[in-house]
Amino acid sequence: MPSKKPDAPRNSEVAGTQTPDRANTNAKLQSLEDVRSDATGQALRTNQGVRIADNQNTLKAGARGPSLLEDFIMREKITHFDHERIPERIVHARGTGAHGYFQSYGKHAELTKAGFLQDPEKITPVFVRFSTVQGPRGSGDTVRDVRGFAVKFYTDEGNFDLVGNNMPVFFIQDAIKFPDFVHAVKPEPHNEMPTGGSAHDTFWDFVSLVPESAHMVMWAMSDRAIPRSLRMMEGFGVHTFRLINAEGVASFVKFHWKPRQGVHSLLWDEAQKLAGKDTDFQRRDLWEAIETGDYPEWELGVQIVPEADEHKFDFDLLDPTKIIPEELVPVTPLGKMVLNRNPDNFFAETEQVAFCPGHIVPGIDFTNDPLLQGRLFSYTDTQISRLGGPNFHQIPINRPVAPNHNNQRDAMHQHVLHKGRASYEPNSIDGGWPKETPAGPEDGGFESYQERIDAHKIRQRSESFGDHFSQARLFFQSMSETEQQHIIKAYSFELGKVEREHIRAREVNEILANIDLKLAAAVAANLGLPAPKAGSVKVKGSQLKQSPALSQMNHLGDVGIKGRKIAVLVADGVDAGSVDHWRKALEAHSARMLVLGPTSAPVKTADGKALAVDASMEGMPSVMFDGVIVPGGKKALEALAGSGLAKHFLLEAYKHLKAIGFAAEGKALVDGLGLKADKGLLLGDDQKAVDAFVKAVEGHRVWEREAAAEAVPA
Ligand code: HDD
Repeated sequence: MPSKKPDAPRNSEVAGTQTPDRANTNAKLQSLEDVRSDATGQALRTNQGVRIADNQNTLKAGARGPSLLEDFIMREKITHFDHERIPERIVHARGTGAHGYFQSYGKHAELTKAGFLQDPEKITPVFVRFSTVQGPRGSGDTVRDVRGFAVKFYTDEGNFDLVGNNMPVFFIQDAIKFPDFVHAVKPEPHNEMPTGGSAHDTFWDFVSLVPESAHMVMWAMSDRAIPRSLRMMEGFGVHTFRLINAEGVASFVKFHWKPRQGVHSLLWDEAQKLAGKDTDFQRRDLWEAIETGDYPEWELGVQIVPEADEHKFDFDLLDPTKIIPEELVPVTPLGKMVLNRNPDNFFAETEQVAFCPGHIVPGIDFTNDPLLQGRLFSYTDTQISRLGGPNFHQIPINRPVAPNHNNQRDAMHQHVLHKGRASYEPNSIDGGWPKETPAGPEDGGFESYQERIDAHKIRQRSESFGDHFSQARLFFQSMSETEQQHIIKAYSFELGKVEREHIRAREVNEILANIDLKLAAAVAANLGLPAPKAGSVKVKGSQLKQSPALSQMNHLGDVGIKGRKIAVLVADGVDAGSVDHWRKALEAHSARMLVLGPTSAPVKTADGKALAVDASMEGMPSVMFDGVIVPGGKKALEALAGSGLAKHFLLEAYKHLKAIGFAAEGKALVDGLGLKADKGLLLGDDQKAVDAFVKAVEGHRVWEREAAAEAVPA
């Protein structure tokens, strides 16, 4: 877990400081400030600056007559409106963003010369966009899907984009297959269904025919694909990259983001319900956390492989369908990222941000991973139609804090007034400027890593990319029993939606049977397919039997229940002292407590006072919370026992294995619901009960309850 490192100032503090190290952060904040439009106290005007007297009525020939073409005010307004939408991203269309900063833990000069990784005093501004892959811009947040985890570092040597996912591998090995994969996973072309998910024929048709996808599909069927919160996801650069030091020595690295909030997921039933109850569940969660000062933090780390060890593993480092197990190469922490500011405008920032894995800075370089190589082309290319031309780097959110003078000119939406007559190099008219910077440690011009290549030009996949099942098996066998059951259920659910039986059978017999026979047999049984035979592929197996780092159960984080959402159910007659007691207890752990009533109206406490509620139990159902408290007050407890809404809330929270704390007098309510006390269902509000409740929320779910919860309808 994250080591203790000096605390960095928040962006707001940064803005006020004057030290040279912070100049770039200030510059980034200032560059956004310069384009911010605040209309407070301003007259309504046209785009040409003319003040508008009437914004209610079109210019007409008579009060009941036709509208006049001459009405430039109406025409300008409607024309602009008609063009407000831009094409959504081909993939990762649904997303949400946040600003923050990155701070290095120290000088990592032996590893890289990248400036932002040299100095713990340096604050590098970042913008992060999280996303789902399959669905359109308006799709639900909680679908089963990979999550994008893209970070733009505005370093003083240029922008560095780490465009990763919350899973460390990918579906395909070569970029030329990306359009095929995306066409297969996207909604089907004839009826544009389903929105947001992979439970349909074309996806399973493709992946069951493409065994290299086996490992990534395993991740997609695991709980990683339904994160509890964007704050609670790991991030991965996926490909092997290179870091290069000032002496030109390169190391292979895999990038990792480790969330201090732990790695936690929704249950599938919750994810499905949330898709209806709150389509924006995850963007709201991130937004509210930042607004309330619960700034999420990740530690950036790398797995480092010296060049000499390139061929030491039983897989190819260039193959993006493989991880380096953390037990073989541990993650070395480099620094931390804190997200501490919400965007001012979704479109201007989150929608217009343009990431590209090809945006790197001196000290970082690519490898020959054929998926990465294709990505280097695709991202800039796609912005040309999405953002309307090659000047998208001039959009404020994309502008580097480093200067970017060159001889690229004109094109759509040019915002820069280039001075001078020479837009070519070399020139003698403008003094030869702008000039190249020599490569090397003193000067710092970018120089590509000088890799020796001696090869035939050929369309061929390396044989070292041929083992598709060993790591898929390692993943399944590293899961806890609970996680394995979730994976079995996910395959069964998704394949159950596949109409064509030959596709289901192929996935079971030709993919799953090669990964793990227990998995294949369980899925086959759920689908009513004959029991599969052992797979036909000779799988060599992994260097390791298990990799504990792959199980989420081993990533509980180190911030306790900070930022977790706890519902407190109240009704008329509630004991105000009991509510206060829990408020203090939860505040002490920096959890977020929300009081829920039968309606949104205040309730009357036992001593006759009004107690404001934050929402009704219907408005904020149990699926939105991490734990529930039922405070004391005889009348209130009776009212809850007689309320279908409250009973459903509690049974559902129980079924979803959440911590529930009842005041001691709530015993009758617990009995009436037919529930039994366990590690997370607690009676009493003494310190022991408070501690047990906090511990249960910290553990995220009361897994021991799973069997008992099966029987509860909700
Ligand atoms: Fe990609 C967007 C991550 C393979 C082509 N990709 C996109 C985003 C993320 C990723 C996080 C959203 C960025 C944002 O928030 O704006 N993509 C990945 C990862 C991959 C990957 C981790 C494999 C390791 N992608 C990949 C390939 C190609 C693309 C192989 C094409 C050859 N990806 C794109 C794109 C997108 C994109 C079409 C759509 C919108 C955009 O780029 O800006 O160019």
